[in-house]
Amino acid sequence: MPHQRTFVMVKPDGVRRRLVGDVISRFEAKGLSLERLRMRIPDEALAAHHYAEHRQREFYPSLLAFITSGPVVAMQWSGESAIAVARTMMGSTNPVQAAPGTIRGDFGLDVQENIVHGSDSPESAERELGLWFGEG
Ligand code: D4T
Repeated sequence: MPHQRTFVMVKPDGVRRRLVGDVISRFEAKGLSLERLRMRIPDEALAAHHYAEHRQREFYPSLLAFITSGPVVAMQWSGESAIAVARTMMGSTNPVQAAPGTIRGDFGLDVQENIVHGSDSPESAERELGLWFGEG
């Protein structure tokens, strides 16, 4: 199993709801390592790059408005199979379907305001880390 790094973000709803500490605690308790952290309000250009793959989807304008609506917490986490581990701990994209014990399963009901984002592949992780932290 590979040692990996991944990009994780607490979205504006997670920050507003004061869930940053809980998200970080869960990943630390699991055994992943926090390597970088940056709080910022994403501008339109950053959000558009981040969600470029969704630009043709009907929910894209609303998604962009949401993700730029307030501060997010961008993080780099590393560890054994960190990409899959982080996504498993987040739960299904739609919190209605997310299992109890996952972040989305425990804290959400809305597919857009689903608290966290995590990279879905090594390629996405490198792209997103570069985008949010300005290097590879
Ligand atoms: P992220 O990228 O936020 O970790 O989400 P996922 O990887 O789990 O899911 P995704 O790429 O399919 O969706 C990206 C982002 O769009 C929001 N969304 C999604 C939305 O607002 N409405 C929708 O109908 C869907 C499917 C939620 C996550």
